[in-house]
Amino acid sequence: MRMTVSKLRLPRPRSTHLIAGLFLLLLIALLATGCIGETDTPQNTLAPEGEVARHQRNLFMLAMWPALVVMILVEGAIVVTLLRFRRRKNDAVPKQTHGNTPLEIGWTIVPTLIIIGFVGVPMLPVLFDLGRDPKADAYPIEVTGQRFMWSFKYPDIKDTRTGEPLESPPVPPGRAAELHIPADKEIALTITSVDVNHSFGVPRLAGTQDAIHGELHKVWIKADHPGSFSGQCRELCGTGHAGMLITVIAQSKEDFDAWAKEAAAGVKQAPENGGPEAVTATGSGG
Ligand SMILES: [Cu+2]
Repeated sequence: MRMTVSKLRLPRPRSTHLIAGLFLLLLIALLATGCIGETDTPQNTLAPEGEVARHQRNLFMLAMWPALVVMILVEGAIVVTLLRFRRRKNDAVPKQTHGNTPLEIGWTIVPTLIIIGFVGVPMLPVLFDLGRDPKADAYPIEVTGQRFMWSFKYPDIKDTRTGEPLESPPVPPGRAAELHIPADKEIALTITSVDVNHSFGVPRLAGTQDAIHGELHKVWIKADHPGSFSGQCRELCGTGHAGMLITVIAQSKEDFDAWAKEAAAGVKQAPENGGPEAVTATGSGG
């Protein structure tokens, strides 16, 4: 065994390997530039404007920063070791050691404590809050995914023409379905699908929420302030998937009530997100 090790010759890196390595590094650097700068893109997960999205961003950061520190320490140690203890000409095979019990126990216990203390403990209450049912006084809205559009039903708004809960009108593919919500108020979404799996995703307000046929998925969202937040289906559901767009329009209480009153009466309103044929929640009877 000793003979084999001492005669081992490591292959020298060829220049093609070096060039390929440099090219990869350049490519990674180039791709990474896509992650910086534009923080005001409409579907930026890292720029939350709602409580759920902010919780999720914080959880991500909580897990990412310790992981980054560990990565730098471990990778740094590897690089230093590689350079400092690399095989030089005429080097004899160094003393071979196998295992070190205290060290191994140490590097099992310490990371476990770090994970529990710095990541697990702060995360748990947030995860429970994200996973809880919507509060009893949250504003209810039913969300239905269907190839290839979203529709919304407002149980608390009666369509004056039909006496039924107000429903958003169907939208043509590629046009965003508008979901009106009161801002700064918890919204109880009940999400489902009438056909294949879809996923309701409005990144600035919350992460993705599955829409599954036969299931009622209850989640809560809350917008910090009035504004328009864009999203789309995030579960590949067929050829029209890319056109399943959503615009959440968060309004002050007064504006929301005014919208609800007009929509319930079938008053056609100017669209918030363009398109000559856009009509906001005129109900099925109009
Ligand atoms: Cu889809």
